Amino acid sequence: MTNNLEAQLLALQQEGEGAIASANTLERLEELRVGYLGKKGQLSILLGSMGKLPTEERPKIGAIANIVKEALQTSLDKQRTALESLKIQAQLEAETLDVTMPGIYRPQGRVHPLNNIFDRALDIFVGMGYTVAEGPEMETDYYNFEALNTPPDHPARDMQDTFYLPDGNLLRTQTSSVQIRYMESEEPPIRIVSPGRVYRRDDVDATHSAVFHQLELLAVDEGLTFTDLKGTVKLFLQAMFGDLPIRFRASYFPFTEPSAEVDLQWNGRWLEVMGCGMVDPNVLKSVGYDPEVYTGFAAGFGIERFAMVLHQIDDIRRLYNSDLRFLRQF
Ligand code: 2NL
Repeated sequence: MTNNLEAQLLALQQEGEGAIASANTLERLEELRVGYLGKKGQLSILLGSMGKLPTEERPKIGAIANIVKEALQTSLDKQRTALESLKIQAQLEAETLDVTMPGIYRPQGRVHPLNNIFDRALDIFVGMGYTVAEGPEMETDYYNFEALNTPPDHPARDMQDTFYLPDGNLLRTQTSSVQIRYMESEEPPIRIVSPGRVYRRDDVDATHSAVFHQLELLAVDEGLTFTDLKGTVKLFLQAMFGDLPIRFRASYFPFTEPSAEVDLQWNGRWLEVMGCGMVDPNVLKSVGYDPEVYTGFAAGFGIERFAMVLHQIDDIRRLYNSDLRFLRQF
């Protein structure tokens, strides 16, 4: 009886140690622990039959049962440690980051030189208190010409210069149309800048394009004079190009009186950079402002010309053909 139980305990130990050593997951190991050492496990079942042993034999069998239990527990612990470290190792391998691998190429975009001029010019005017006003590229004759004191027989209205659409509308030739719209809906004092794309029926060459970009500024208030215009233009050109000599030359635009062109001395040469003038009283009247109360000044310049002067670009077409070898220089 004793021998039988002792043999069963030792057999249980041997079998258990084998099963535990070959368990290959932590879940399987837990099943084995419950099966051998759990409350209703095999060791408990065997010990349940100890009651049938003669009293004097019980201590010896009890001692053997303890040894078996400790041996199984030791095997379980050893196998758990081994399985856990395998698991961590597998995880480390799966999550390995090879810091010596080449990086992923991310193409770097950049601001187009025309947008860069727009951004800089708008920043300067916003800094002086101007508001940015935008409007439609397709316009009526009224906003593009009529309201700007451009009579029907003026050369600028010639079919050669303007793109007329079949419905009688046209593509704006200047952004002044935006300023007329703005004045119609607001009362003085006014300080606005209108950036945008404009259209002219020009033959394309190194210095002309049928589509180009312009920025105009307009101020209307009580008591504005040509001095205010000069000061504003000078401040702007200084911020844009640095402190270079500038001069105002008398000129003519239908929408300003008097009018002037502004030249900048750049590398020893006088370059024409913008046109300007005091808003013609007829323009103020057309938007319902009383020219006896208000005066205004306005100016306009081409963005392409600024970009070409600042970056020494000799052909305007380079600004439109999206050649990255060219654009990457800026
Ligand atoms: C140039 C000259 C100019 C204006 C634009 C303007 C606008 C209104 C009233 C009066 Cl609403 N004038 N704009 C005035 C003078 C010159 O542009 O050479 N642009 C490229």
